[in-house]
Amino acid sequence: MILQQRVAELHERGFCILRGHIPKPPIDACRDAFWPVLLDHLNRHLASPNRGPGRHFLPMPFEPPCFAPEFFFDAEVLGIVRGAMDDRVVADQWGCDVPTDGSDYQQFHADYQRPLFAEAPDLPLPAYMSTVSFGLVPITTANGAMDIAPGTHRMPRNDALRAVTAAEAEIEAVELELGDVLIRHPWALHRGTPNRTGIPRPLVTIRYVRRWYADNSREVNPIPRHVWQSLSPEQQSAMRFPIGD
Ligand SMILES: O=C(O)CCC(=O)C(=O)O
Repeated sequence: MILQQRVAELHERGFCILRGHIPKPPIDACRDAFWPVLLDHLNRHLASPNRGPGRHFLPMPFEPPCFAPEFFFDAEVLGIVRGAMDDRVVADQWGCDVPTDGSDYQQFHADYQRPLFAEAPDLPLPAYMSTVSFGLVPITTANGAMDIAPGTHRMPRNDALRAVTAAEAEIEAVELELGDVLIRHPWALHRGTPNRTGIPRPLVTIRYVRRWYADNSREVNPIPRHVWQSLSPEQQSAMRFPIGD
């Protein structure tokens, strides 16, 4: 019942939040292992942010504890993602968005590069991708809570953009405690907001897509072979990433 309510919320509003869902130890372990990787990336790309001023995207490593099976195969999260799409979905992206010093408000946008059918960009379609995000630190309005315009995934794109620009659409700043999970329909218009704390704000995201859908919209890391071999056949069948050495 709860699951169906979450799926309905995702359909209706374009996102839902599971509060206190992921246990803190794997998140703490992920953050501690990832932090040096993140700082190294930020140092090397200080002058070349790839998501606008002061804002970076980088693919997440699959080496544990940056990767943990509970991030990808949580029964409730997968139940919602599968309920919104189908039972054969695969994870195909694992990345991290990081606003830092100098970041600003992004333009409202949807997370896709091209409509599925170029000749019918506003064709109302069932979801064929969903994103699952959680913070490696608490996400607050001070360090850059994502703004989301609920319901805009169900509107023609230009109408949705006009409504947010004219301040006619509701905007929700999504603050996340450690362990909260944001499940999002990538069509719902959203934007990153400034991080004014001086400390990088990593929000990690797994993208799930219907098995037949593919694009290369974001860089991904390969899964090391030993990590791949540690997964069950069922888990492997829900992952679509390159396998490394
Ligand atoms: O990091 C965020 O809060 C949102 C980032 C985002 O939507 C983007 O870079 O496309």
